Amino acid sequence: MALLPILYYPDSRLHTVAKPVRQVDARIRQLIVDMLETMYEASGIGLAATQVDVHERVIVIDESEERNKPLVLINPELTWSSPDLQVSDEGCLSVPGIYDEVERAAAVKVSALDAEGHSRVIEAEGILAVCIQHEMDHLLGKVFVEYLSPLKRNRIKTKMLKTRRDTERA
Ligand code: K1U
Ligand code: ZN
Repeated sequence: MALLPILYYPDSRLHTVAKPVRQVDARIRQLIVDMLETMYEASGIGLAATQVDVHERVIVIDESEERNKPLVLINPELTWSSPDLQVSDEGCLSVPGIYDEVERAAAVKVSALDAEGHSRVIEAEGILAVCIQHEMDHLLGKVFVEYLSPLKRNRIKTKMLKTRRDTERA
């Protein structure tokens, strides 16, 4: 097992579009183990491979209170999203300390492969639907701050760059 370094906004690599996984093999299974460890250690409820600089369509999620119900989505495809929307507070391990409201579909259906390479259909609502949409955006190179106003986004970018400079100097 290994903790993977997480890319921080505004790192341009976060805007890379991920490629489909060709084969769920030992390399992908190891990536999943490492991503789950990284997500749990960072106290996140989700993580996309893009955030650890791997540009393949892999997502891990665990929104259970006990932190013992991992969900693995490989090559996820959105097959349905509800016309009704919900606004919720989002955070991102690539934009630490920043939380803001984003409007998304209230419910989604997604088809994906699981960690064994078996096809699965996931029907989600509430925080799971939010998290799935947030992580699928990462695979398309989109970070949640792109839903915010240019003013807010620029303030966040400036704050993140200052934090990076201060960390490098320390
Ligand atoms: O993709 C990520 O960076 C993980 C992200 C997932 C996420 C959380 C909340 C809404 C949408 C997507 C996080 O885990 S952020 C940290 C976190 O645990 C959290 C933040 C706000 C609400 C609930 C959880
Ligand atoms: Zn995120």
